[in-house]
Amino acid sequence: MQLYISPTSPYARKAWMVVLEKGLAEEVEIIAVNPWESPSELTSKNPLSQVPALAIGQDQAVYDSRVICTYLDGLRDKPALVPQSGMERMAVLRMEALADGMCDVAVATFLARKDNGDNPDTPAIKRQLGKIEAVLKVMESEVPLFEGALHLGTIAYSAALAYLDLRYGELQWRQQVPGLAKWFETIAQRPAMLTTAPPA
Ligand SMILES: N[C@@H](CCC(=O)N[C@@H](CS)C(=O)NCC(=O)O)C(=O)O
Repeated sequence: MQLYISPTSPYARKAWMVVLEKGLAEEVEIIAVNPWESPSELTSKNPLSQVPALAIGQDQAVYDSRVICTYLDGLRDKPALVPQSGMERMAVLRMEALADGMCDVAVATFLARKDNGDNPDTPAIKRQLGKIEAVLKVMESEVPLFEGALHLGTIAYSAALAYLDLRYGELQWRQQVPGLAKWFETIAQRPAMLTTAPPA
């Protein structure tokens, strides 16, 4: 299998972390591409030219990150990153949806701010930044529920928070949510987080 990533994509980082946490590093080759240039090696796998995309065998490909992560989790029983069924499964997938939703806002807002030149923070952009802060508060309130756990929900939270570090340093998110920051300090030391860090 080949996993197409870009080093700065939080969605790709989540999928790559799943590869590593599942012990699939030997079976999945990581290929870095620039999705914004629509390279044919990516568009032939995903017509949306988005990373991550996972090529399986000669002529099968899977996207987006949620589908890829669920697929990878199913390849091996242990460690189980997504519970099999019921409320536990829903809770983990809901965490992934929240983290991905924050990334959707953060990625789109990062691009919009770049386009806005000297006046980056229009009312519409301020509204989007408010969503990031709202998500952080929800994540903070959930720390007692997920502390110490490793599953797709906590992996997705880690990738999303690391993206804030990459693109939104000025937000100083740790000051707003100290409990979440403390949790992140520990998970950020996992080999899967260290290996997938974007180049400085
Ligand atoms: N919902 C998708 C989002 C993927 C996505 O937006 N990836 C961005 C990089 S962060 C991308 O490849 N953008 C290129 C483009 O949209 O042309 C997923 O979870 O995989």
